[in-house]
Amino acid sequence: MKLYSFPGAPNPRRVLIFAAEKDLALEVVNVDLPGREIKQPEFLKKNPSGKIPVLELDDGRCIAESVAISRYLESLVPEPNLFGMDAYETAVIEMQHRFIEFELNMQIGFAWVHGPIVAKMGLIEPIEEMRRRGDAGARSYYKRLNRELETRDYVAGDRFTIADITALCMIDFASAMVNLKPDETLDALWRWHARVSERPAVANQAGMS
Ligand SMILES: N[C@@H](CCC(=O)N[C@@H](CS)C(=O)NCC(=O)O)C(=O)O
Repeated sequence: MKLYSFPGAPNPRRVLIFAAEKDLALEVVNVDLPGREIKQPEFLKKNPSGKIPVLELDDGRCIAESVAISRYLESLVPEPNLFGMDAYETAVIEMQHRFIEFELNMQIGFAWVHGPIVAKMGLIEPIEEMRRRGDAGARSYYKRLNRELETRDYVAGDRFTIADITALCMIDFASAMVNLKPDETLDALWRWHARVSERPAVANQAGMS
């Protein structure tokens, strides 16, 4: 199976970590992201959203969206389980994962899209108020996550799951590229960050720096 990716990009990194946790080898195909290869008709046939990651199966069928791809991989290789073992745990992981996707990723996305790096690409007219709101929203979520991680070791409970992968990839991206590194005083968040980062599957799939 091929994974269309770009070195260090946060969403492909989510899938690469997920696959590595399952010891599943994917053939990585790096796209020309700056050259906008993913907006060309040939790539849009693989993912009409024009984004990476995309998983291409050996028969040419494609799956986009990191969670959809991860669910596919979990079905192929159920262990170690990363989406939940029973009805309650599965629901809690889904709940925490959705909090992160809607309340953290989206805020980081606003701060990124309306920030200086994307502005230099000249693709959209940045709106400073959107950048500021994204920044404030992400920082507020960091504080909430820190409070929650004072009571448990992982984002969705007492073990590593897909929710940790998503949170880590987005926080690393925000720290490196969006000037949104969590405050040093958020001790529980940083302890969790160290705990998760030292996992071989995570350490071997570096983010952007
Ligand atoms: N919801 C998607 C987000 C994918 C996404 O935004 N990917 C980024 C790279 S990390 C991308 O392709 N950006 C290029 C663009 O949006 O034009 C997922 O989870 O896979």
